[in-house]
This record gives sequence, structure tokens and C-alpha cells, in this order.
Amino acid sequence: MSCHRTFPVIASVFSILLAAGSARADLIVNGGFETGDFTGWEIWMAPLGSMFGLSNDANLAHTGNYSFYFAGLGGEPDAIYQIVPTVAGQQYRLTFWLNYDSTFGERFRVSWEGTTVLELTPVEMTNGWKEYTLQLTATASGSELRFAGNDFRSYIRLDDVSLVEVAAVPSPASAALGVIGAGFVLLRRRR
Ligand SMILES: [Ca+2]
Repeated sequence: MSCHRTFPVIASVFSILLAAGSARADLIVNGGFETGDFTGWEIWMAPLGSMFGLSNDANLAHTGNYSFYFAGLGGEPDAIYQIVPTVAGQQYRLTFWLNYDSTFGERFRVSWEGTTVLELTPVEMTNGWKEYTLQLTATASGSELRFAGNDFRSYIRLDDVSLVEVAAVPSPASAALGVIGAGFVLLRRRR
């Protein structure tokens, strides 16, 4: 009888160890816009002066063929966002690439769970593509990541958005404790 009960415990220990050793998956859907559409992204259009879209031109992309651009005329910025399947308390690393070559009337903002975590007003001229990195903590399970921007005269280009868990590498000691703990559960259930 105890065999039936012990198997799930052993299986769960193995799955935890496997998860700890596996590569961190990217939580952003279509972060490079290579579907050629807004798959994975929700859109918030500015009520006045909205202008944004996808460029299908490898010369305008950081990688691949597509990149996103903000080019709204002013007022409120357009925004794209997605709800990322985060885990409350877990830390994440957000990376994305911007390409910007103008200096007039633009703004760009990154929000996480409704809070501005990066405001670039003005946006610096990047002389090509520049990578930005932010360390973020989820306070909920399911976090909204939002990019908002507009540019009166030019284009703020965005590509290769990525969000991965910050590797919480388990020490050998803690992994050993997990195995000992599982052994303790097995012993208790055999009584
Ligand atoms: Ca791309």
C-alpha cells in the first residue's frame, strides 16, 4: 500500500531537481515580433494622434525581419502590454532593445504591475540598437508588462523583449536537504 503513496513524492522530488537544472524559459510571447502581427500582445491606442506598428524590414529590426515602433503624435502615448505568467515573490530579468535617432517630443515608458520602472523622456539617441536591462520582482502571480511611447518626429523602435526568471541556483546543501526531507516523508508513511 505504501508503494502507491511514495511514488508521487519521489516523482515530485525529481521534477523539482529537473526544474532547478533546466534552462530558464522566456516568458514573453512573440518578444521579437517575428509572427508579423501582435500575437501575444494587447494594445492600448492613444485617443488622439495614435501611431504605432510593425516594420517588416530586416534593416530596421534588431534580429529577424520585424520590429515594433512607436510614432504617435503626442498627448497620451500608445501602449502594448502582456500579462506574464509570473510567480509572486520571484525575481525576473527584463531585457529589450531600442533604436532611436531623433531628439524631439518623444517619450518612452516601461511599466511593471502598473508601476513605472523606466521613464526615458527624452529617449537617448542610441546610434543603432541598444540593450536595456531591468531587474523586476513579481508581487502577484501574473504581472502586466507594458511599454508606452510616442514620438512626434521619428520612430522609437523596439525589438527582442525577453523576461526570464533570475536563476536561483540551489546550493548542493539545499538540494541534499530536499532529498533528506523526502526520505523523512517516506519513513513516516511506512509506519
Ligand atoms: Ca525582431
